[in-house]
Amino acid sequence: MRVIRGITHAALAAAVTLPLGAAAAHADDVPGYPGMEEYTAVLEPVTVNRSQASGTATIWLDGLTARVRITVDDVLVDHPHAQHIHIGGRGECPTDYDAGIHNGKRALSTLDGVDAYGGVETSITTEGDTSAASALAVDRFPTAPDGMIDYDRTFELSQAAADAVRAGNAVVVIHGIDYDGDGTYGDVLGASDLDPNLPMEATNPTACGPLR
Ligand SMILES: [Cu+2]
Repeated sequence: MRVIRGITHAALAAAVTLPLGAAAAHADDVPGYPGMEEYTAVLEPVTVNRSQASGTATIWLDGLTARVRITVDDVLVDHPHAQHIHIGGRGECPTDYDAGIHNGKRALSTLDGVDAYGGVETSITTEGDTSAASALAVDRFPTAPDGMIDYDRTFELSQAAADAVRAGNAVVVIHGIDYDGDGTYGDVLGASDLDPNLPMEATNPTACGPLR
């Protein structure tokens, strides 16, 4: 009986520890792991903003825990790129027809696209807070050395964000453009419609993709 109990205990311990260990190992070295739902957004350039940025965003979701992996090519080098999950719109990316006239030039501001993708629900920051309150936390977004974003972080989504992702109503938007090609965020389009202290180039969408 003691032997049987011993075996039972060992088996029980293995049953408890092995899945956790396996999950932790997977989380470190491969994207996602069994039991996580996977959603992907193909990020396409917002061409009316003279962007050629493109890439992929993948979210592995388990309850509210999200591993968010984003790769983007061809964004303005060495400048912060705000990136968000937008919800509450049509769950789509805007088209060039949604663009407005800003400082006399045709471009798509963040607000021009709101009907399509909705408002910011999640700020995909490099550290700290990920709520809408960090939407323009420019010191906590990727800065694209070599013009590329390579982002990988696991954090908790809000219930609203998780619900929207699962409902097909969440859109990943990467911001920050170089409309006039001068290598920096300048005043060519005037001030941002999100924050008058920022140039509009710093906040206009550069790439966008609905999570599916
Ligand atoms: Cu955004």
